[in-house]
Amino acid sequence: MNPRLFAEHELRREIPLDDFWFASVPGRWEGRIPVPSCIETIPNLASYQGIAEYRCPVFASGNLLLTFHGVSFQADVSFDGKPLGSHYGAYGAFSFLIPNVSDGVKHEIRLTADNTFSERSALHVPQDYYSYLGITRPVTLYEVPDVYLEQVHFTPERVNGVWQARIDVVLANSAEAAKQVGLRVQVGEFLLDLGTQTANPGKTEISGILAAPDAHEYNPDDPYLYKMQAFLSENGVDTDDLIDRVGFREVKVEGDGIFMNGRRLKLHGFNRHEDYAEFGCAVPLQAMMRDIALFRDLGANCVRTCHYPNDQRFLDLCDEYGILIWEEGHSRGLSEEQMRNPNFMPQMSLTLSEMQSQHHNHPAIFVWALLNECATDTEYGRDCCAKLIQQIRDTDSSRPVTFACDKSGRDLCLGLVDIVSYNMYPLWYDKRTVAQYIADLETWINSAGGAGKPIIVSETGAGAIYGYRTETEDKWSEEYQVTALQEILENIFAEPSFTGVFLWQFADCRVHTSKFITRPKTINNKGVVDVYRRKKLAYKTVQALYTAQK
Ligand code: ADA
Repeated sequence: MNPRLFAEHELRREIPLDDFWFASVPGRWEGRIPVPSCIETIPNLASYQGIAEYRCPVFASGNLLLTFHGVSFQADVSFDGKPLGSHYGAYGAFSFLIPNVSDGVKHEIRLTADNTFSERSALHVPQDYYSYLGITRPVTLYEVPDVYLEQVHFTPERVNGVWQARIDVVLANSAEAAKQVGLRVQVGEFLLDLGTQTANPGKTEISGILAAPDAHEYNPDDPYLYKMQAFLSENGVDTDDLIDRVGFREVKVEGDGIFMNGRRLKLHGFNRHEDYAEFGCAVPLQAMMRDIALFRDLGANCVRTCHYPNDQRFLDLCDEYGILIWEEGHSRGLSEEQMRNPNFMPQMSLTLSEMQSQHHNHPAIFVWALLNECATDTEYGRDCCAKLIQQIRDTDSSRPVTFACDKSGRDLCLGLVDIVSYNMYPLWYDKRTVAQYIADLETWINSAGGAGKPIIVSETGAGAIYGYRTETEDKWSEEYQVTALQEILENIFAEPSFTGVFLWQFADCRVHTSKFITRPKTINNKGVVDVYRRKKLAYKTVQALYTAQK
């Protein structure tokens, strides 16, 4: 299955893997299963937590690069019985290079996935969303030469009004000796010829500036994408390539505004979990496309990938339709005690570095985020937050950084970020009027290191159980949600210092009952559509308000 919406290679050979793997849940079930999918879709395993074992035959030879685009949430992989390695976290891709695989023999990949919560796991904990089990994103296998293209990053910038882009390439060389290779990068009609380079054993980083004087800009209302193709050659013959799609746009924070190509952004969109009643988190392309269509119908112009990096196919769709993305490293609601788990910093650092290295080129991503509602109100939490923000900025300084805060009056981290973001729930968890809530919030932000910065309402919302209708507008009724969202959004749009709002949430999502026992139907019901994407009454309310913002 293609992990992207376009071919990533025209030269490099992709070896099709069976899309229907053999799997077993020890003692409970065995059979064939589509890859990607969630084990929870198997009858009687809807709430199973434990391990699932997968295997897949492979007929291929040479140097094989095996890439899993997402396994939830602990993976151990072997090839022909020999361990290749492990990976933690459902939301990052990981690869293994298997050198010199012999020809004419049937080989076998085995993978064990585990979604058991334990001290080993600092980020996947019982949450207000579900940590599913299985190979939940595509898997690809490539035949690569000794020297191959591992990564090509495109960072556009306008210098004296003229477009150019910094190109950062990582080459991998699995041989023991250095090799001379030719390297060039084509972006539409623009070419950067990096000449002959030495690829040392291991990794080699090479950078250059691509001149693109008349580049067609990428803007939300004209999301113009270029095909970028990097080529490697040896002795004048092309040996490897890597394709991505890129856009010429700059994101800048100036005063209390966020600007894309000089135009001030006004954001109105949704938080969206990767979750769908029939598919769990392994949302098929057709269903992703349906979500995009609903976003467009609702008049939304942005999405927050709460609370983890998303499937690249969804990001590709956002790039194509000009839906701006707040992309977030995996973490939600962790207390200081949870952040003191010795695995927290390494796992957090991993989720951020995977997100930034794998998703760097998406033009629609306008901000990197981390640590939703974590212990950013303690000295220890602030120290972690500062280190992680430094990591994000060291990796990519072309986008601003934010985190979603909920600790008004005590948070210590507003001074660390470029954009202040706040999760606010008047008319749901808080008894103040919306206007009073906003006034109090702004006073505090100004006194807590956020003065003069852009402010985003990263969450706001109210619950409604699909089909629960009452004339008395009781909480949980669709009528209550209509009234609450109308009032909240009108107040937010009337507040000039807010750059935008991500409504909580687009669609209802499944939650872990062990922690969220107060959620009716074990679902977070604050969606404007339900888990099947059936529209609630508030759909039209939000649609009218969002459409009027254009
Ligand atoms: C929080 C949190 C979300 C969700 C929401 C809610 O702010 O960030 O993940 O739990 O509240 O529905 O209460």
